[in-house]
Amino acid sequence: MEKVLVTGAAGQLGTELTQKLTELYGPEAVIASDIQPEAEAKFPHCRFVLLDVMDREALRSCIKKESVTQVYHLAAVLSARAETNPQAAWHLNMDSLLHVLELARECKLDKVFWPSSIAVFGPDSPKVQTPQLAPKEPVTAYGIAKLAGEHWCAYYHQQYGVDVRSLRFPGLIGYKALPGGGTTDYAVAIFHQALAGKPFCSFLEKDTRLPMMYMPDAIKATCMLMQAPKERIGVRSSYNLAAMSFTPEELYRGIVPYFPEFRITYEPDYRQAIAAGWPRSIDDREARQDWNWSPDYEMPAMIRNILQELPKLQA
Ligand code: AKB
Repeated sequence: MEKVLVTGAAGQLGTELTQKLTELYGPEAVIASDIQPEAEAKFPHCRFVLLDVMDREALRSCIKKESVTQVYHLAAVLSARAETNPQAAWHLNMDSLLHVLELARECKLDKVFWPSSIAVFGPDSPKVQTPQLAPKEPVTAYGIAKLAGEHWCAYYHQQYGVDVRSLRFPGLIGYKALPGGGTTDYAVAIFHQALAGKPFCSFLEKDTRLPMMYMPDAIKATCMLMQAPKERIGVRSSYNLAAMSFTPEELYRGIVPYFPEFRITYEPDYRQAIAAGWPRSIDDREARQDWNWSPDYEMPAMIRNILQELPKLQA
């Protein structure tokens, strides 16, 4: 029987992924974990444990006690927050991954999922349709940790046979949970402002094009990757993954027909420099070839869906 542990489950990706995993494996087979006690309220549909991923002994005892077979290791500090304390971000993002990989080896876990990011690319990578094997010289603390993490995943697979699988996520846009500390967070916040009847101030320039993905596609990609037969996984660092690319101005232009009074202003801050170093679009042919990846959502369908569903949650 599968037993799934999700770390950082209360985050933007974890909130929705944990729900999907509960649908797939059943409420008794999924354990959501987070460092915040308040997070428990988010998981009436599955079990919850308080867990600090930096505490390797606590992680080991949870995996052993619960006979965990799969870990989805989502706990992380995102790009913008990482720049405010690079050493702390490196420790959390790196040490926690190494704990999980080492425990996967020791406890013979079936599978591990770990999200990487487009942040592994840097100013010297090609900007358009950035390929899987493009040069990578990340200049952010977050990107450096993600790139090192990818190498560790490939190493643990090659040296110890750990079945760790990973995706380089673009900016993720969901309406069920707020992101925190990312460079692409503006693309979530803008919907909340529009629905609240308030103007929106973008911290990125109007023409900053970034790769993005609607959350249902991110969940679909994660499940497809994790369910693919081992022999189909040709990339053991992390797969490029793409759905859409847009600028803040294009997203605003997509939303404003629903709210003709809605206004946007631009006050770029330090996050602009982070975004400027990232690709504008991604070539994800390996994911398409190896496990038949294709996204369901382009920007207009995503906007329509969020503006239909978010008010129901807020009611
Ligand atoms: C961030 O902005 O830090 C993340 C990412 C692209 O990895 N959304």
